[in-house]
Amino acid sequence: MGKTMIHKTLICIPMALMALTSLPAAADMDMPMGMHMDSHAQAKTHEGKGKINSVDAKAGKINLTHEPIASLDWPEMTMDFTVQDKASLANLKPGQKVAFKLIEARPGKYVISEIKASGK
Ligand SMILES: [Cu+2]
Repeated sequence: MGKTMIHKTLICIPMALMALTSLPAAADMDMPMGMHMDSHAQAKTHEGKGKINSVDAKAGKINLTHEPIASLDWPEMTMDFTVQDKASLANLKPGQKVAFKLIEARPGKYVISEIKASGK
């Protein structure tokens, strides 16, 4: 009986040491996970197509009738958008078809991050 108990104790010590030495390694593995979370913090981009109804280049606003945007679960709509870069509206005119990208500037507020004429 006594012999068996000693034997078990001896086996348990190396295992306990291994468990302790593996702790710093586990801490190191948190770093890639932190970076992964950072990449998720970036705004998701949604792509859409539409037709211009009106442009207010000075205000950086454009009114579009856009096709359904599946990634946002939006139906076809006519709506005003704010454009991040006013200069991108310089050559756009009512009646033109456009392709654009939307980002969520703040919760529920989508702005156009990129817009360009698409075809004729
Ligand atoms: Cu809309």
